[in-house]
Amino acid sequence: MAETASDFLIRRITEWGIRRIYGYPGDGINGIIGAIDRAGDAVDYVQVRHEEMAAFMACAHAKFTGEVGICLATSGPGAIHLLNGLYDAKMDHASVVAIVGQQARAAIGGAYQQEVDLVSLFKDVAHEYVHMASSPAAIRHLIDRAIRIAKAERTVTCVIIPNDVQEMDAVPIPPRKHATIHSGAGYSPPRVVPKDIDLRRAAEILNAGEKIAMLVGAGALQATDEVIEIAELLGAGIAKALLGKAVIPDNLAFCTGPIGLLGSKPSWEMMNECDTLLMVGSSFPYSEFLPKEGQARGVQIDLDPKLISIRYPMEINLVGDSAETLRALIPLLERKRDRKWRKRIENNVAEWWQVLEARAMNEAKPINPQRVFWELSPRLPDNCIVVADSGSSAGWFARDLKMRRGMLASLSGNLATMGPGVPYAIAAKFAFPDRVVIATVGDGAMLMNGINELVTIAEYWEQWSDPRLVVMVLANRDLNMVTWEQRVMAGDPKYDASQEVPEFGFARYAEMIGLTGIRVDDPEKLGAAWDQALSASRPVVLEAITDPEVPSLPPHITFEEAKKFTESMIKGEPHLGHMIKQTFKEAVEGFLPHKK
Ligand SMILES: Cc1ncc(C[n+]2csc(CCOP(=O)(O)OP(=O)(O)O)c2C)c(N)n1
Ligand SMILES: [Mg+2]
Repeated sequence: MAETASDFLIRRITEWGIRRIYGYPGDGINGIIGAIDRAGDAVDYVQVRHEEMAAFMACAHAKFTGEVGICLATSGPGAIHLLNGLYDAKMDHASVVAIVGQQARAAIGGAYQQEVDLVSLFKDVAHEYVHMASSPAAIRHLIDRAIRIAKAERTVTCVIIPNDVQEMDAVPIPPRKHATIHSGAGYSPPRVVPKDIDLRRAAEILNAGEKIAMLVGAGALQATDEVIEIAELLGAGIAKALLGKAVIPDNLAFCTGPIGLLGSKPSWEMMNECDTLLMVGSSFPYSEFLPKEGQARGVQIDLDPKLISIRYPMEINLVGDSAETLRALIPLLERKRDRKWRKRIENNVAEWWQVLEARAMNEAKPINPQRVFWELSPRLPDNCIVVADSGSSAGWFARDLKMRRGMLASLSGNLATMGPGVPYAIAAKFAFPDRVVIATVGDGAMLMNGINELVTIAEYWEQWSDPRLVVMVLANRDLNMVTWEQRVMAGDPKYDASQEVPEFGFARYAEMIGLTGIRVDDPEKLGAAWDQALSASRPVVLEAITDPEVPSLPPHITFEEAKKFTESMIKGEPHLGHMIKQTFKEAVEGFLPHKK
């Protein structure tokens, strides 16, 4: 049989070094699915339960490996399902190519079955590159450009292929004549370093500062050594945006941890008191958690000129690769002799860890969710990969989990969508089958899609050289993060009809589909439960019955928020007594001097 356009498409993808496709079939892509089958071992096809999950997995693949992730969906409904996962990738700058089918060329525009205007549909999420193949000769340059642009721009691109084109004979080499395109494969990122004069001006600012705060994000993940070295030289503290959780280990004495509503008190204090801000690879959105305008002189390093000086008016913007730029800065910096500022940060950090421990050990009904993370920290296996879903788990992940060097971590940072927890974990396992993967997910997110994707785990886990994947479910019977937002920010009491989540036996369900299920409702048994889960011989669902009345308090509670909070209590809160007690305990832990 002659090579079809689809066979050529798959061959070209593999020539780019791509080995895995996450997808779901439909008659809009039968030609492509057939080609994947014929390609044999050259490419791995992973069947998911929903196209959005394929997009999440492609996104996580890109985030964890730095390679391009590929997802595949059929025309119409399948293509539409991809969208949320693609936005997650776009907003977190993950390189993803979506390949989608379309009705046959002759039918397009005919109000045909499953016909959706896909170029328009993807025009926002894949605006850097979305095109439809009008002939087999277009496949080569469309896929070459889609992959190269996704890689180079760290974004989402999309190739739409009508089903009749998929089945036509391939045109690997277009004829040499007018109006043909002759593309090549391959991309190697350039070395991007700022000009010397800008480096010197940045160094002047950093040398002049006496109280320097650093904020690092996902763009600094490849610059761990440089970030630490600069902080040492400058006597600075380092705060981490959510996506930058793995940039530096949490046990560094001058790592102030997370920032923002899910942040820490030492980060809040450092930002409020610093005289100089050095931001590396982060577009952390909330300016109210950065220094007040005019308070600090700012230096920002980012590879993407579109992302500089948008959260704080920086004095110097260094457009460049974070590791390269920091390395170029190091020889220009003077070591700060006065270490008082650093000492203060270290004291704040040490005290904060004691606050967190005390909060985690507070009694709750039945389990305090912070304790679940507190018990996990010392048990995290070397080189493990941790993912969090959106919800209260993201906050405890950011605050309580002590990541060490060599580990990876991610979540939906900018879109902050519910649902990526389990699919990210699956993609992490496919990319690194020998590493332990841990997902922390709320019961709401599990019921949104997680339980479906557990079936995918049940289907594939035996392929992984190390079968350990733990999905920890915070079973609090609540859409907790939003319940707290409604209380603290809107001043509304909990509206049960909207916020309560139905009961579901997550551990029993896991057992039913052939995984291991562990249910724990006693805080004293948490440690043993984690030990069992992390040494199991198959993937585990660890269902922790946790208390929804444990507040995820912002690092500072503003007067305004406190007022709204009190209003919500006065308006009538169904679980008032217990909730006030928990909140009170938390707040008190923030003030007590903790002596070991
Ligand atoms: C797709 C989507 N829908 C709604 C939201 C708003 N939202 C953010 S967190 C959250 C609650 C999550 O509940 P759950 O998964 O049970 O986690 P919990 O906060 O209870 O630990 C909601 C509804 C969102 N971020 N994404
Ligand atoms: Mg919940």
